[in-house]
This record gives sequence, C-alpha cells and structure tokens, in this order.
Amino acid sequence: MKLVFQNLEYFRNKTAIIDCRGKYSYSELNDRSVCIANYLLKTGTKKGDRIAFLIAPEFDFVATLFAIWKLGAIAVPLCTIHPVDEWQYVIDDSQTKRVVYGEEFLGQVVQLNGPQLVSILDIEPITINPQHPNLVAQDPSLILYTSGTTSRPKGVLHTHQSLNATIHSLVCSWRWTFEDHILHVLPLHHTHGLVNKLLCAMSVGATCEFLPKFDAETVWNRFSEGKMTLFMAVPTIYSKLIAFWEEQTGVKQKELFKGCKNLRLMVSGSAALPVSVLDKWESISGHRLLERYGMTEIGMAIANSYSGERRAGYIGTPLPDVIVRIVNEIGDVIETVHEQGEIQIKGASVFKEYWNKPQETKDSFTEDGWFKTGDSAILVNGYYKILGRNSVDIIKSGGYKISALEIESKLLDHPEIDECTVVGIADEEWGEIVAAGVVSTFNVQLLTLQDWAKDKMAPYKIPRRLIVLNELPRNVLGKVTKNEIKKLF
Ligand code: MLC
Ligand code: AMP
Repeated sequence: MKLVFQNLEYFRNKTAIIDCRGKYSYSELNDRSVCIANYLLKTGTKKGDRIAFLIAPEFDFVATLFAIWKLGAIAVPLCTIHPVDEWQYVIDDSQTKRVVYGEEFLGQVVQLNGPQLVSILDIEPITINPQHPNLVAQDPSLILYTSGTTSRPKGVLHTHQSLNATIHSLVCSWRWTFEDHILHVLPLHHTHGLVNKLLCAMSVGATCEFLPKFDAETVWNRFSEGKMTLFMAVPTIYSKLIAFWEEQTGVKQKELFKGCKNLRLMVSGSAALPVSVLDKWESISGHRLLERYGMTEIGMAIANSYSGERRAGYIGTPLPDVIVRIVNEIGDVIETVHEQGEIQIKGASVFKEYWNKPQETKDSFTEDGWFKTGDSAILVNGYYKILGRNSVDIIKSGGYKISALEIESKLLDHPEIDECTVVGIADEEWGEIVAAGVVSTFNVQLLTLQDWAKDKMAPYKIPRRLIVLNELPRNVLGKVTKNEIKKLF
C-alpha cells in the first residue's frame, strides 16, 4: 500500500497546492518536502520523534507534514490561533523535540521552553532523497489534540494505516479524482481540515486551494470563478455564507446561485447541521449538503449518500469498513428502532491510543474493542440520528470541541472569580457558545473577563455569556447542576 506522501512524484506537473503566494505542482511539493526532510535529518530527527509545526495553511505546511512522514517521525500540527501556553502544553505532553515554524510566529515561538526551533526560512535547497527509514503502515504518523471529559486535551495517536483507512473510504464514497479542486478554509490541526480535505486531495492528485482565513465573501467569489468542484465545512460556515447571501441584492443573489453550478459536492460535518441551514443552503446554492459524522479518534464513520438520499437531520449510514452499534446505559446492544444509546465504533480508521495515557485509552474502549464515542443516537430505517452527547462538559462551538472543565480551571485563576461553572448554550450561528456562571465578590464583568482571557485561551474558548451568582446551584451530593445553569441563560 502506497501512503499519500509516497505518491507525490506520480502526479508530477499537476497543481497540488494554491495558496496566497502562488501555485505549486506535485513535483515542487515533493522537492520541498525532501529539502525539509534533509534539514530535519541533519538536525538529528529520528524515526518516532515528535515534530511539531506551526505554519499557516499554505504550501510549506503540506511540505513539512510530508517531510516529517518521510523520516518516519510523528507530526504534531499546532493550532495557529492558540496562545503560547497551549502550544507549550502540547509540546510538553507529546515530548516534542523540534518545532518547525513560519516566520510570522517568530515573536511567539521564542517564548517556548524546551524544543529546538527550526525556521522554515532556514531550509536549504538540497534535493537528495533522505535515507528512508523502514516504514510500515502500522507506524505512528500523527498526534492531534482533542478536548474531552478531562481538563486538559489528550493527544490522539494515529498510524499511517488508520489515516489511510479514512482517506480510502472518503475517496471511494465521494468519488474523488485528480480533476477535483477543493477550496480549503478550515484549520489544519483537526481531522476535518487535515484528513478529509487536504489528504484526500493529495492522495488522488487533486488541487487543494487554501484561503489564509475563512471569509464569506471570498468563498462566494471563489465559487463564482467556476474552478471549484468540492467544498467541505462546519455548519457555522454555511450559516455565515447564508448570512452574507442574505445581505446581497436580488441580482447578486442570482449570480451567487449560478456560481455554485460547477461544484459537484458540498459536505457538512463536525457538528450537527440544523435542518433550517440544510434547506436554506439548498435553496440559495442548488446544493443539498451531504452531512456526515466523525471524530478525531475514529476518522469518518457515518455519512449520508453521495448519489442517493441525503436525509435531513440524520448523519446517514456507516461508511465502508466501519461497524457501528448503539448501546444502552447498561451496556446492552440496542436492536429496536427509536431506542436511544451511545454510538460505538469498530474499524480500521480508529486511532491507536491516547499519547502516554494508557488508562484513558483503556477506558475509551469496551472490553471487546468497541470505541465509545460519548455521542447519543437512534437508528431509524437504517439512518443514524444524533441526539446529543453523554457529557455536559463537552461543548461544540463553530465545530471546535471544547472542554468545559478546561475553561473552568483557567477561569479560577482570575483574581475576581471565587467559583465557576461552564456550560454550552444553544446558538444559531455557532451551534453552541461558551457561557460561564461565576461567584465573584468583585462582580466581575464579561468584557474585562474576555480581555483577561485573550492571551490565556483560544478565541473560541472565551466565554461569550456570563452570569454572576451568589452561589452555584448544587445537588445533594454537592455537584454543580449544570442543567440548572443552562436554564439561567
Ligand atoms: C470566534 N468567535 C466566536 C467563536 N469563534 N464567538 C462565539 N463562539 C465561537 N466559537 C468570534 C470572535 O471572537 C470574533 O469576534 C468573531 O467571532 C470572528 O472571529 P473569527 O476567528 O474571525 O471567526 P471566523 O474566522 O469567522 O471563525 C469561524 C470558523 C471557525 C467557523 C471559520 O470557528 C472554524 O474554523 N471552525 C472550524 C473548526 C474545525 O475545523 N473543527 C473540526 C474539528 S474535527 P469579534 O467580536 O472580535 O468580531 C471534528 C471531527 C469531524 O470535529 O467530524 O470533523
Ligand atoms: P472532535 O472530537 O473535535 O473530533 O469532534 C467529534 C465530535 O463532533 C463527535 O463526537 C460529535 O459529537 C460531533 N460531530 C461530528 N460530526 C457531527 C454531525 N454530523 N452531527 C452531530 N455531531 C457531530
């Protein structure tokens, strides 16, 4: 089995990447990744080392990822909008020795403790292929950090084989070909942007065009140019595109509709797609979104059909080579329709382990090897429908998974906060937004709290709503009753 980065030469002059600086062919991508691999080798990189990288969504991000894989090392992509504290946590937790960075991050990376810093500008143009390590598909390839029911994020370790399983399944199911051209607007440190969009494109010789940042007007303009064949995004992005469309004149709206005609597939995932968004998008673009369901730990698992029914409010049927079951609270597999339970998954795309966390890894699987997603669903006429999550401590906002516990522990560092609790509350645009209930003798204000939080947490984690209470509501065991807090908002 050829892995994505071993096949680049095959597509030669075909355009691989378009970014804000220009266009790059597959041969140029391969050459650049060889240069970076040589440089990393010279600085002591060995098979199995973790290499973090902090590079904007552009050509060098992709070349660095493939360079790391050429050396048999493990890629740890960092979130470009995280504060230094969060990078430091990921670097320490994954025991990363080197960080490759783009120049725009220089001011922040010098604040990191420990890792050797490698500027992408220092890479010399040596194009001798580095000695390839003896690489097998079961070797670890990637660590993605994900929030969960623990306070700090966990590193999800994938192998080349588990990534390939998702790539293969999506390429077949959604009929990717080298003629495809995808517009890329998502962050690259998560499965959706990295695997579903970038790696699927690179595996078939398609073109991946990066925007430096999501912007509704630019996305509509790119659609109108007629080159794009594929688009994939989180529901919030479709909501923002709809909002932009609604601000236009009738003539312009018709033009925007026409602009979408060359696209062959538009996908939504990473959070629940409201039926109102599905319907509105279909009416303004002519495209019925294909909703699918996945998770950092399992890759993509369930999806609506490419050529058949795309059922509103449902995530679809299992993708090839994925086995799905629903299990009730006492661990029995549910055979009847309409009975709610947890989705559990088996399949080749499931991750290997949480990095350095054997107990958490063990706890996340059943004894007979099913991964417990924590998502609650029902099965109706062969289609799965998500009903919610087992834990109130997990929030999904703009497609980002956020741990309420992580934010609570940060907020407790605020000098004016004595006690706090964090919940996700429903929001039309973001899916959920972060809301905090606090006990504060000094009556802390939302704006001052947000300002204080700016360099301590990623923008999407900062509370958008705040209630100051005399005391937090608790049950007889003293546990904060988060559902009561939600009602207060
Ligand atoms: C930003 N803002 C928020 C917010 N994030 N407000 C509430 N809730 C949030 N979550 C505010 C900012 O503070 C700012 O406010 C304004 O919105 C614009 O900020 P921005 O950063 O410019 O936002 P934008 O670029 O528009 O970001 C929206 C987005 C982004 C949807 C593009 O959230 C995003 O990239 N989401 C995708 C995450 C993702 O890839 N998830 C996949 C995980 S993998 P002000 O006041 O300053 O204007 C996974 C598995 C699977 O889930 O199944 O795929
Ligand atoms: P992450 O851990 O960031 O990979 O997010 C995975 C989680 O996103 C899943 O466990 C679900 O809760 C949620 N998710 C992904 N796709 C969908 C979808 N189509 N509908 C509802 N929730 C989804």
